[in-house]
Amino acid sequence: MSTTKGQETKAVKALKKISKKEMKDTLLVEIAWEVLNQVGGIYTVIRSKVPATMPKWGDNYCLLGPYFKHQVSAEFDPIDDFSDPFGKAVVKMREKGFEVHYGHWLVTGRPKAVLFNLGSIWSKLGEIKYLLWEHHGITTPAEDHLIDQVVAFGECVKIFLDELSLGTAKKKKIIAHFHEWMAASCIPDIRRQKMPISTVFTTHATLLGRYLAMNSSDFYQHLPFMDWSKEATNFNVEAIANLERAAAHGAQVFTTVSDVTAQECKYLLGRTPDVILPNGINNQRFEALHEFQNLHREYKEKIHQFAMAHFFKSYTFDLDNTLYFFTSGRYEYKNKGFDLALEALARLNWRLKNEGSEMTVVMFFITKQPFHSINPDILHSRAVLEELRQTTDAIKKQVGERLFYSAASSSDHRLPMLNDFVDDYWRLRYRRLLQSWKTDQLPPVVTHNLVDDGGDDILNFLRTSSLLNHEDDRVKIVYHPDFVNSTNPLFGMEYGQFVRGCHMGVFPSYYEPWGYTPLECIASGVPAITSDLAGFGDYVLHNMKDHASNGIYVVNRQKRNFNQSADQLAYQMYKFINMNRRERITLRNKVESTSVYFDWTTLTKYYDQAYQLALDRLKA
Ligand code: G6P
Ligand code: 1S3
Repeated sequence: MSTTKGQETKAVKALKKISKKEMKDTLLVEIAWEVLNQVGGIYTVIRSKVPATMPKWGDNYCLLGPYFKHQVSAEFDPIDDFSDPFGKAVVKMREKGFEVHYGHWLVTGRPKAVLFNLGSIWSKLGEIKYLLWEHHGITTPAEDHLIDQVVAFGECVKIFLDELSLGTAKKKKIIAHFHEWMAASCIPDIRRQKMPISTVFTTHATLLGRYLAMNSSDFYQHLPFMDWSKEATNFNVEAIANLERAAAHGAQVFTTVSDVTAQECKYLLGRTPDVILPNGINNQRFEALHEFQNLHREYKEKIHQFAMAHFFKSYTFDLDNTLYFFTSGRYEYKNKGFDLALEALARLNWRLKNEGSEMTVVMFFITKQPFHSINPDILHSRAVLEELRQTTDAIKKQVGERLFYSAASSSDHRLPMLNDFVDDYWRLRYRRLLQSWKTDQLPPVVTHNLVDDGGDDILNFLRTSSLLNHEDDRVKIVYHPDFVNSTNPLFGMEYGQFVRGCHMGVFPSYYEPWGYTPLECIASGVPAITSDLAGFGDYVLHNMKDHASNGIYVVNRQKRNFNQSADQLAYQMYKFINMNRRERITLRNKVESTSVYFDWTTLTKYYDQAYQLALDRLKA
């Protein structure tokens, strides 16, 4: 696949950023379904960007989102001063009978947010959908709750923007920035009604691209020849495909998050994005300064506890020569590159075994699949290990106290028999625990009882390749089909802590418009592998020459076949395994220091270009 990189980079460079003066005279409204409503990656984009956006836009900035009572209560602080332009538009809408909430989103930066209760407009849904068809030729199904919500939200946004523009009449310009089709159903009408609003639409993926990548082999080779309309019918997603297309064509400025996704937009939406808006992070959230190496040691210790409980019942290995790798994300076996990671791990295992390597790699797959319960044997192992710890602690204490007494009262200088200091009770308990601890069975590769154990792609790969945690395997697998958080009994830590405790993140995605997971690793000082089909990987390839020596590895999937990419990935992991501790520590320092390149304070410059372009195009 060839990217439009050269051409787009030139276009971006030629663009002017919106000036401070222009910002003062402009209201910026950012609209997303995920404002105060976490569903996926767009929430992270909006929320993490706020601290870099607020210092620039301040009171001229406001977010719009849907109102879901249960989500809002903890994160929303209502405002009772309605004197600014956003407040005035809220009052106007309330006068018309809409339930509209105005407040501060309680995240770093405290941006203003307006939230619409979609129930207020539900009775008009039939009419709104009819007009969508009459004016824009978009047919929406009679009963599709998601599309109904999206259309209702779009109408509320349009009414709000209309009130906002009437209220500020000529005093201020307005930029409305829509994220993803779910927020953007009103863009065509804003254009049709010639509202004085500059519109920017950012798509964070394309609907058809995601479906096609999942279902067709050679998606990228076939992309230029695909018939979007036929494919939309095939997948029965015509309404959404039409909404997405209409937003892309209707906005003054069309953008996406990476050059990789820009290709999809060109062929599947029929418009090449004007500007690429790479996703950034809020570095301050991750910053641990000189502490981050200590945090790695601390959380790795916790992962060691897990590994002992999981494996040591069956056999042991040297934890000092053990590395923890992980991958994580939604369960999209091919799109997230789980298939490639598994193939590469099988090859790596073969190589390490052949070489008689002393290293052990434990690879975690952290994802979400339906399960009945945690495997009771694993819970039991943890409980026994915990009891063993309490017992050894009690023995240690008893021996310590008695030895001290004996030493103080002794007349000879010889060390007494320490065994004699242990009560029969503790000896028996110790022996019984060890008896119940050991087993002949192999450590399980999956931590939970899956609903569809027989049909699970990860498990099926492990079975066919016999990567089943045999004692002589140098690569061990732990498939955890649930996300990690502190209430989770197996790890007992937050996801961010788990990441810090690992040695490397492995994310060789096949379809990934951007991909935050490797970026989160880097910000935590953990080396990561991405792919050139992921927006992030592609960005790194084109913008950071020395990425590999800084601990960001990119698997080439654009120009290599599956087999070649698997070899490359296995080799990248192999090289990492052969580093010594000192080299790993140095690499972690380098990785961590590169994260500044991805901070929003740097990357919002692309947004500033899109905003200036939107203003220019409205004038033209
Ligand atoms: C951090 C700690 C060191 C520790 C090291 C382990 O750098 O500050 O005290 O030795 O991690 O590194 P490793 O890559 O072996 O987990
Ligand atoms: C999308 O979310 P996803 O995980 O469905 O948007 C994210 C934010 O732009 C992006 O990082 C991700 O690659 C996309 O796929």
